Formats: sequence, C-alpha cells, structure tokens
Amino acid sequence: MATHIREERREGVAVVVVDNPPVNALSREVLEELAAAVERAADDGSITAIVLTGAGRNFIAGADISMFPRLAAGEMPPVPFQDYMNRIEQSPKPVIAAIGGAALGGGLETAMACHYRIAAAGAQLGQPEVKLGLIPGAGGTQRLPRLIGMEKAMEMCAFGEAVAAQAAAELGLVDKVVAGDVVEAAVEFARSAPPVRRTRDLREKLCDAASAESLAEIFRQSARRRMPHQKAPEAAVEAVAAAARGSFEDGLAAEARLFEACLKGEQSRALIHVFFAERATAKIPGLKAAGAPKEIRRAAVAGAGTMGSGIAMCFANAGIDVWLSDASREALERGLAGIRKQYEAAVRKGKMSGEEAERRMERIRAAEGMEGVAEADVVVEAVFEDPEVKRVVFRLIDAAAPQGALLATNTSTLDIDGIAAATKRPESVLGLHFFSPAPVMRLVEVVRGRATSDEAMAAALELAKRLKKIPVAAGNCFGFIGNRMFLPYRTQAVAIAEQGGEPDRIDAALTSWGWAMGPLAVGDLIGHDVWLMIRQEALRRGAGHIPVSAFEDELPRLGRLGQKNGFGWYRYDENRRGHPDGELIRVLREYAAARGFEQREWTVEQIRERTLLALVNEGARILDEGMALRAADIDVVFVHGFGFPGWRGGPMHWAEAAGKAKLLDRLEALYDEEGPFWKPAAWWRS
Ligand code: T1G
Repeated sequence: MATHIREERREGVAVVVVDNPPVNALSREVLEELAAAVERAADDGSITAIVLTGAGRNFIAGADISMFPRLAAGEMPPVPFQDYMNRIEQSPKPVIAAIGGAALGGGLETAMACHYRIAAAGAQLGQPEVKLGLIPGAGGTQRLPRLIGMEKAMEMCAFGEAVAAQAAAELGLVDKVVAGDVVEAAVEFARSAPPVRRTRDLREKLCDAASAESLAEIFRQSARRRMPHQKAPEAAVEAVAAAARGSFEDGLAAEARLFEACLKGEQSRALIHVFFAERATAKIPGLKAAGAPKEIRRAAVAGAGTMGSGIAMCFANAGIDVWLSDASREALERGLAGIRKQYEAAVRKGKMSGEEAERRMERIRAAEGMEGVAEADVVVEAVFEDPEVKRVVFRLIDAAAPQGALLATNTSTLDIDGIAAATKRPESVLGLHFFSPAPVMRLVEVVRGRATSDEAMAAALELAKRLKKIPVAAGNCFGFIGNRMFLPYRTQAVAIAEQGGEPDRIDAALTSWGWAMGPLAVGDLIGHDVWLMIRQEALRRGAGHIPVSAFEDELPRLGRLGQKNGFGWYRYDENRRGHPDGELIRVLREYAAARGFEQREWTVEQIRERTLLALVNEGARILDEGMALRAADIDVVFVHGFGFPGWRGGPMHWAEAAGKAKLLDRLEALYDEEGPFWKPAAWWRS
C-alpha cells in the first residue's frame, strides 16, 4: 500500500514526516497512516518523544479538498477528521509539530492536536476553510480559542486569513520560532522531555459563555459586512463560541454539526469549484512549446496611463526590471508620480516596508520612446484604445525589440490579428488583457491571435505565474471572454430601464443576488465614453447580435460620463457615492416615449433572469465557438474580473447548479417572444 508517511529515529525521538506531494494534503489514507504512525511511536519503548512534520516546502496544506464534492454527495463514507486529531493528542508521549511552511486548515488543526508547535520564520498558519465555504472540521474551532483566546480565534476562523510565524508566537499559537532547520529545533526541544500538554485541557484563555456570545454577535455583524450572503463565516463564529459553552466534546459535536451543514451547502461546492478552476486555467491541452519558455528578465511597457502604470507595477512587484515609456513626457511623469503615490500608500497602510517600496520603485525606469525595448524580453503595449495608434506603436516595437521577445497588447476589445499584422513577427504577438487596477486584480486574459505560436503562449502563461496572476486563455473574438459576455448582460439591464425599470432597482436586483456592483453602476464607473467605444467596436466587429443599448449611447451626448464627471445613471456626491437622479429618469422616460417603448413593472426575478441568461448564453456561444477552453475558465474570468460572487461558482457553474434544462426552457421562451438575441447556444444541450 502506498504510504505517505515516513518515519525516522533520532536517538529516542521519532520524526514522523507527512510526504504527500505537492502540498501534503490530508486524505483519509494519509490521516489513517499519520495517526497510526504516532500511536506506533508512542508504543515504542525506545521513543521518548515524537516530532511531526511535512516534507518539502509546506507543513500540511489541509485536508485533501478534492474529497469534499464526493463527501458532500455521499459518494464516500464520512471522514472522522476529529477522531484522527484526538488520536494524535491522546499520545502519552509529547508530540511536537515542526512547521516549515504552510500549516493551513487541517494542517493547522494537526499542529494544534500536537502538544507543542515550533515554526520556521517563514511559516504561515491559518484556517482558510471559509474561503471554500467550509469551517474547520478537525477540532480547530475548539483548540484554537484554547491557544489564542476567543476573539482572535473567531477572527481567524470567520475570515480565513493566515498569520505569520512571529505573530502566531505572540498569540500563543506557536511555542517557538526558529530561523534554521525547524525539524532539528523540534528534535532538540523534544529531547528536553517537555510534559504532555493537551490543547483540549487548556482553559485559561477561554472566556465565559456570555462574553463569547457578545463577541459572536460582533463577528456575525462583521462577517455580514465583509462576506455578505456567505454562510460559512457565521457558522465558524458559532462553532468557536461553542468552546465557551460546554465541554470539549460538546464543542466538537457543535463543530461537526456546523461543518456538515456547510459541506452539504451549495456555497462550498461553488467555492471548491473555483479553487480548482483557478488552478486549471494554465493547463492548455496540446500546448507543445519547445523546451522551457523564455525567461523574463526585463520588461518594457509602452503607455504610462492608468493601465500602463499598473502593469509596470506588476513587473516591479514580481522583481522584474521594467522600462515605462510614453509619447508624452508629461504623461510619463504623471504615471511615475501615480506609481510612487501607490507605493507610499502601501507603506502607510503597513502593507510593505519603506525599503521594499523603494526597491520596487527603483525597478521602474522612465524611458524615452523605444528606449528599453531593445533589451526587453517582453513588451506590453498599453496606449490609447485606438487600432491605428496601436498599429503605429507596434511597428516601432517590432523594429526595436530583440528577436524572441514576447510582444503583448493590453487591448480590451481590439482585434489582435490586426495589431499583429503591423509587425513582421505576428507569431510573437498576443493579448495580455489586464484588469484595472492591474496591481490588484489577479485575472489576465491571454488572447491568442491566428499566428500566435505555442512558444509565445507558453511564455505568456509563465509570465502570468511570475506576476502571481491567473491567466485565462481566450480566443480573438470581440471582447475576448469577459467584455464579450458583460456587454449583453449590461445591454439587458439598459433595455429593462428603457421599458420602465428603475435604475437603482435594476442594480439592487443584481447586488442583492451577490454581484459586487450593479450593471448600470458599472457603466458609470468605467465611463460612458469608454462604453460607447466598446459598443461601436462590437458593432464594427460583427457582434451585431448584441443590440446596442441605445439609451446609454445618449449619456455621453447629454454630458453624463458617469463617476468621472459626477453624472451618469446616478448623480455622484463628493465621496463618489451614487444617488438616484430624477433628471436622468425624466430624460430616460422621454427617450422611451419618443420611441414608443412599452413601459411595465419589473420584478426582481425578471431582472435577474434576463440579465443572467444573457450573460450565460453569451458564455455558451463562446464555448460553442471554441473561444474559451472550458466553462470553468469563464467562471474564473467573472469571479476574478467582474465581481461575480465566488460562492455561486461563476456564471457557468451557477447555470449548471440551477439546472441547464430549466434555464434553457426560459431562454427558448424569450427566444420565441423576442427573437434572435435569445437564440440558445448548443452548450445548453451538452
Ligand atoms: N487539497 C488538495 N489539493 C490541494 C490543496 C488541498 N488542500 N492545496 C493545494 N492543492 C493542490 C492545488 O490544486 C495544485 O494542484 C497544487 O496543490 C499546488 O497548489 C478538515 C475542512 C498551500 C498556499 O484551503 O492555499 O483542511 O494544479 O498552486 O501557490 O478542517 O495551495 O498542481 O494539480 O495553490 O504553492 C484547507 C489550500 C482545506 C489550503 C500552496 N486548506 N491551498 O500554494 O500552490 S479544507 C486550504 C493553498 C480543510 C479541515 C478543512 C495553496 C498553498 P495542481 P497551488 P501554491
């Protein structure tokens, strides 16, 4: 039987190593072997203490997440996580966890079932289960408050943020932090014959039930603000609060009940889908790049506007020297000043040290014209969104860049082939569509032109990884994946407004469903001058099946650009908070009356149905046309680029979970009533 546990003996100390690449995840088998190994060592008369550690970079990254869909569906017997932890904790000999890297979820729970914890300086310790729609299910909600107190335990379990080793030591979660070999340090500590100290027996850091309840109420309110609609954070708070109410066993029972409820819920299925979907996007079947992709040592970014400056920061943040250029000296200065301001703000917020900010700033060099391009391994163009301007810039880049350099355009909607044709090396040209703000948003669409080579694609995927981005391969259709789908979604929202819908009720129907922002408010955020260009490009590129949301084209003519000048669908106050605008409604109703648009009442369900069906059907068309590799890629684009709720799994996962057949019926009804815009794509029947 394959074993994932290695055992070593070091003069009376047993070292038990969890060795389950790539991250030492705990499957049932690994848990069984681990508990048995600790019991064997405890029974061995020659052993005085036990050290438990993980092979490689991580300690233990938690339970094996791939089990959960099967566990939720009852396709495999329950895994008694808590029992395995209790078997470790019951050891009559001291068990010391040697934590070299990530101790997350069940990994931290394993460490807390040990009697002591020694951590390397770079280790991270956390209970991130809520990010998967779960809560700790291996006793973590009962042991953590016993080690670090109720308040900090509630915070760590409700929001899932990890703590570094030093902070963990200050909390009492870790007994010692070492700079050197953490296993060696743990063995030495074990030799000092520390007494068995079971976490379950620690009570001095627990508070009384009444205090626990008032803390719980604070965290419930905070969870509703920070992670709205999500069930796991409040379940985690309940489970931790149970530690103050009864015995340890009672607390375990409460945790098990709450864990089971989360496991069976739709939200954990959706969030686990996203977890694996994020990690699958870079796996492009048949991408046979010859050898390892070209190393990216230096970059050049052409265009120092918001996007160009943000992209330059992405390179600097990843430790890559980057030249930033702009045709206008003044724009370049403004870009650099904006970058410096962002780093200074990060230092003020304690997100990085002043030295680190300086190091990153120094990596960004102001370049005149094509200076720097001649030594760049990758050039990213981020100039004005006009095909002719981009072609001129690409001709210059083509003349200056070294052979083999990756030439990328950050365009959000223009034709990659048209841009590549301006160069003599279209095989090296592709789209790298970053999302704003580029240093924050992890998504980047990697858009393949007709001539783009495998080598260029592989280099782009490797670069995305180095920039800590999530790359999603997209075909060169209008709007690629995200914008192409977002257009009909927004068009439907505008159409509903033209037919009597109230803008704030339309947006509220979608934000109360889970979107970070309503479709009309997003138009105000991006700017109606920009959206007008996108729609005109859509029509030029033959995306004609998307009706132009005509009223919205009026907004720039009416001087209503959105947040940038205070008026769009909403009127904006000095804090950029949007308020319903009676003048806009008047103009809208006049516009509709002049065109004889029937006015009607709209229910929340109707608003959601039309906008979401338009969104998913466009995604289905993208899949039919092969412009996205897989439905899960589309989900990643929307969760990471458009504020779609991750706990619904993304548009395509949501449709699958809601029932494709049921949604297809509604789509066909709309198709019959209103014509080709609603024509169902083949995907619905797959
Ligand atoms: N289970 C299964 N596979 C996992 C995994 C896990 N816990 N963690 C990572 N992987 C896979 C991942 O899919 C990828 O696979 C590879 O490992 C490298 O991952 C009972 C209920 C540890 C910080 O939520 O945060 O414990 O794509 O690309 O950037 O109470 O992985 O190579 O095939 O992310 O170096 C709680 C999740 C589980 C931690 C490393 N634990 N993992 O980051 O590598 S629930 C988590 C991470 C639980 C208990 C509860 C990160 C990492 P492939 P990667 P990385």
